[in-house]
Amino acid sequence: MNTHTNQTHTLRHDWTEAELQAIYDLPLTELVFQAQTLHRQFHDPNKVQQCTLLSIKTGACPEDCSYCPQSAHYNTDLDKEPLIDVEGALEAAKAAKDSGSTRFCMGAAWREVRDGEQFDQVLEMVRGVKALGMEACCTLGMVNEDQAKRLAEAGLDAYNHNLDTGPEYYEKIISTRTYDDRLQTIQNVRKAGVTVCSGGIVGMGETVKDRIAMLAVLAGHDPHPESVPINALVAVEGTPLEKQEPIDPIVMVRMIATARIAMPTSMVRLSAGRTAMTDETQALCFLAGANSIFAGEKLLTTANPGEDRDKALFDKLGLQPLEVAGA
Ligand code: SAM
Ligand code: DTB
Ligand code: SF4
Repeated sequence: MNTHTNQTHTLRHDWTEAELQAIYDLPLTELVFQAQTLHRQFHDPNKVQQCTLLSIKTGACPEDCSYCPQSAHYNTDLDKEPLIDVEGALEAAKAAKDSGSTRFCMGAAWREVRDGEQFDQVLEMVRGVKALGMEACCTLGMVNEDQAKRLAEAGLDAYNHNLDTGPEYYEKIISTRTYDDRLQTIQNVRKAGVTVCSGGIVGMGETVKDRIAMLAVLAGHDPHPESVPINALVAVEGTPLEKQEPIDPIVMVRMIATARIAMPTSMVRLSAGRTAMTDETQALCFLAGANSIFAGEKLLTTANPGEDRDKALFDKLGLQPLEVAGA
């Protein structure tokens, strides 16, 4: 499904910010219609992939990302945990598979991967997740070319590394690394033949221009990131962004639709922030081209709707979980 097979549409990698802004600003009905029309050329409109996240190393992160409860720079009410064992991770993966997830994403609160025993353990987790027949994704901070290659050899399908926001606003959110650091890791991952998962967060006080700038950078990649998560900020007490007002749900819809139009073959993932969203908002996000959610009670450290509410949502909307090859 997620391939470049459609002949009626040529993928573009030269979207300008002005073009994307014009799309983002369309009347909502027109925007959603265009996004849904493209969505149907490349994806089954009634299928939504369920992915499960697991925090394999929690908190005490040296980075100062203003949104993140896991940063050591802020005082949040978080139980820190060193790297969990391989067995524990694989138990969680098995449980995720049994409840309908086809992708398992392991996240570590690291600035970067360091070679050694802990990385070897993560590689073992990747092999284990693959042995279960699931897609395996990791998000471990920065990786170099060699580390990306070793992840690829272990069978990793995707590496998540978000751009989070536009290049200009980035330094207002994070001071311990640069946008270029982020782009470099994405390039290392791509070179190793692992697919790229990269997106961002809305609701951090950014302007529409910052959001569009981020989409322009993402859509400027050739190939596009195969996976584009759009997160609504989960404002966590103790972080510098704790007082941010919740984002207008229509902003999420516009972001998802614009991402869908700019990167029509990619998986657009309605990621963090669903707990605070109504069923109607989520329905609009699916109409706008989102075709994946995170399943389960927890994201990495914060709450997620959980199986019962999502089952009720899927039933009400007539959506089905997406199966993937090998799963
Ligand atoms: N440490 C690694 C890194 O930053 O690349 C991987 C884990 S990090 C928690 C993964 C992503 O989660 C971040 O890039 C950010 O986009 C997202 N995220 C973290 N905290 C969030 C929050 N409070 N609300 C929404 N998204 C958040
Ligand atoms: C992504 O874009 N969102 C996920 C996943 N990729 C790794 C993480 C969301 C984390 C939300 C805050 C938390 O639960 O700690
Ligand atoms: Fe660390 Fe990642 Fe959180 Fe930033 S987003 S503080 S790098 S865990």
